[in-house]
Amino acid sequence: MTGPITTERHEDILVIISNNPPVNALGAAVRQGLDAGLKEGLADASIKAMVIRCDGRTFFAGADITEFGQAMQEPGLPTLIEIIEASDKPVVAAIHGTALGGGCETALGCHYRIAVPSAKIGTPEVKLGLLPGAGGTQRIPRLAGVPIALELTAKGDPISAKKALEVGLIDRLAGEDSLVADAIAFAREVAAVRPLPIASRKTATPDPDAVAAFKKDNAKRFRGFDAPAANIACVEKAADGSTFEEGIAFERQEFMKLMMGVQSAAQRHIFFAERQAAKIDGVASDIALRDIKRVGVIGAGTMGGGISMNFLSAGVPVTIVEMQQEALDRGTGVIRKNYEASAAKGRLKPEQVEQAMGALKPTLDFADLAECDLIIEAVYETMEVKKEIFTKLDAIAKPGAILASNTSYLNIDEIAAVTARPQDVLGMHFFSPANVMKLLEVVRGAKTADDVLATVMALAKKIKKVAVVAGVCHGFIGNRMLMPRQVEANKLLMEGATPEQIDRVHVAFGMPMGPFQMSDLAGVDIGWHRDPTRIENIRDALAAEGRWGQKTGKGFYDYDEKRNPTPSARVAEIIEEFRSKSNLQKREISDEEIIEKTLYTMVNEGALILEEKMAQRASDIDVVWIYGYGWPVYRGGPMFWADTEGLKKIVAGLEKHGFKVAELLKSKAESGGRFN
Ligand code: T1G
Repeated sequence: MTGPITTERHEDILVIISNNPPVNALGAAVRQGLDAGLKEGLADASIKAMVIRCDGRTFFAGADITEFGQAMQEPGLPTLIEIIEASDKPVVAAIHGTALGGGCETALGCHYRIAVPSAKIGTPEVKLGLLPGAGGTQRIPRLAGVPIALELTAKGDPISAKKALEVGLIDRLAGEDSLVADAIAFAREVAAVRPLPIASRKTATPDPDAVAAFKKDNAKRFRGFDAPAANIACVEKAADGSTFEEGIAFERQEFMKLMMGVQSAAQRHIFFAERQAAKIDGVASDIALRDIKRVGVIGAGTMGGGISMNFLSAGVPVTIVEMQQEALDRGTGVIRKNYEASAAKGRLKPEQVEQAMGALKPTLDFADLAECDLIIEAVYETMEVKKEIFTKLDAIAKPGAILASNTSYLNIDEIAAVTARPQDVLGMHFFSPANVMKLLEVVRGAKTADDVLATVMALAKKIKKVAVVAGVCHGFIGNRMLMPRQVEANKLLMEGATPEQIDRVHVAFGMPMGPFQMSDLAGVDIGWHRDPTRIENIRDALAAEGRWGQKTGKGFYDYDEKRNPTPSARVAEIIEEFRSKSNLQKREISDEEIIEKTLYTMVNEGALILEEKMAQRASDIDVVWIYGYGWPVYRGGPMFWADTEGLKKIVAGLEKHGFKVAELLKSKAESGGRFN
C-alpha cells in the first residue's frame, strides 16, 4: 500500500491505518487508500473483520477542507462510507483524539465504534457554514435520536466519548492506552455478528415540543446564519418518515446550497485565517522560544485581573502587583469571584479554583517582578505612567524577561525607548473582558526581537487566545478601524440620523450591537477629558451631564433597572442643539448611506493599514474584527466582506461621499483584485 494508508494483519483481523498528519483529514489519497484497504480485507478469506484507525494525534478530523471547491476525486466520502457499510465483514472504527465531521461520519459508516475515554466526537460543519454532507444528518438521528443529532449538527460542539457511549454513538470505551489491542479484540468478538446497518434503522420519534424549543433557541443564538436551520431541516427529514435515500438526497441538496454560498466561504476563510494569523512572516516556525515560567501583571484592576486569569487558567503562575493593599485585595477578590462563578456553573471544579488562586501571588512590592519571565503592564492609559513603569521595570526585571504593555493605543516604540532593552518590549493588547475575549493584538515594536514576538504568539495559543501581529500605529488594527466608524456615526447624528437608526442598521448587518450601544456598554466617558465645561461635541455634552452609559443608567439611550435601553428625548435635544449651533439642516438618511459611511470607511482604513504594513495580511484584519468586535463570521471580516461586496462598489461608495480612497483599495478595484 502506498500513500497515507497502510494495513496490518493481526491473524484474522485486518487493521487499516491512516497516517496523514496533522489531523488525518480525509483527503483523496486517504479515501483511495481506505478503499484499497477494505478491498484487501474483503478479498482475503482468512480475514474475519477489520479495524480502521489513525496514527498521530487524532482519528479523522473531517473532510480535507483545502479540497473544497476543487473537483472531487473518487471515491467521494459518501461513496467510501457506503462501501464500508456494505462490507459483509464487520468494520470497527477505533477512535482517539477528535473524530469530527467526515471523521465522525466515517465512523458511523463502520459497523461498530470503540473510543478512548479522552476522545471527542462531533459534527462541527455548521461552524464552517455547512452540514455533515456524508450522511451524518441521517445516521446520527437513526443511531442516537433527534435531540443529540440536533445538538451535534446545529450547534457543532463535540461530545465526550462517555456521552457518545450513553447516547449510543459508540459501542464501547477502550483503555486510554490500549485502543489498538482493544479494537482488535472487539473486532474479533463481533466478527460473526452483522448489526442492522444504521441506514436501515428508523429514527425514534422526537418530542415535538422539545424540537420546537431547540429551534427557537437556535434561531436566536445563530441570528443571521443559514447553516444551523439547514442542519435542523436535515435532521427533521430523518424523522419524518422519509426513506434513508430520500434523506440523503435532501442532505446532499442542502449541503451543496451551503457549500456554494457566501456564508460558508466566509466561515472557511476565517477557519484558515485564524490559523494563518499565528504565523509570523519572515520568522522561522521553529525559532527557539523563551521559557515563560512565571508571568508578572502590573495593576489588579479590571484588565489586570482578567489578564491574570488567562495565565492562571492555563497553569502559569502569576505575580500581580498593585500600589495599595485595598486595590490589591479588591483585584484578587474579583479574580476569585469570577472563578467561583464558573465553578457554580459547573465549568470548573472547586479544586481548580483553589489551584488557580494558589498560583496567584499578590504583592505590593514591585521588586517581586524580578522573578518573572514575562511582565505585562496594565495600568492607566497615559504615556507618562507607562514610561515611569517601564523605566522601573528596566531596573529590576531579570535579563531576557519580556516586557509588555496592554496599551490599546499608545506608541510601543516610545515606551521601549525608556528601557535599555527595546528588543524585549512589545504590546499585548487584550480586549475587555480580558479573560473572556479571544482576541489578542500583539504589537511588534521596531526593535522587538523575533524570538520575543514568537514567544508571545505561542503563549497566546497556550492561553487560548487568537493572536494577531500588529504594527505600531494609533489604535493598532482594531481600534484604528473603529475610529472612522465612530467619527462617521457621530457625523450622521448631526445630519439627521438617530442613535437607534444607526445601531439598528449595524445589528441588522450582523454586529452584536451598534456604535452607540457599544459606547454605552464600554462607557461614554472613556477617553473623555473630564472637563464638564468643555463641550465640543455630542459626546462631551452627554458626559458632562453624567450620561456615561449603562453604568450610570443613561448614555446615548436611557436604561431601566434591567439595563433595557430606550431612545432618549434628552439625547435628541442635545443632538438638535449641536445641529442648530452648526447650522446643519436635518435630512433623511438612508440605511445604505449609514453602511457606506461607517463600514466602507473601515475597509478604507484597513487598506491603509495594509499599505503601511501595520498588519501582515488582509485576513489578519478579518480575524481582529471577528474575535475582537463580533463582526459576523458569516461575512468573513471587513476585508473579506469588501471582496464579496465588490471593491469597485466600495470605491464608488466612498467617492460618492467625498472620502479619499486608499491607493491599495483603488488599485485593487481597478485591477479586479481582492484583499483575500
Ligand atoms: N482539513 C484540512 N486541514 C485541517 C483540517 C481539515 N478538516 N482541520 C485542521 N486542519 C489543519 C489546520 O488548518 C492546521 O493547519 C492543522 O491542521 C492543525 O489544526 C463531508 C464537509 C481538529 C480540533 O471542521 O477543529 O468534514 O495551520 O491548528 O488546535 O461532512 O483543527 O498547521 O497548516 O486547528 O490541535 C469538518 C476542523 C470538516 C474540524 C485540531 N471538520 N479542525 O485543533 O490544530 S468539513 C472540522 C479543527 C467535513 C463532511 C464535512 C481542529 C482540530 P496548519 P489546528 P488543533
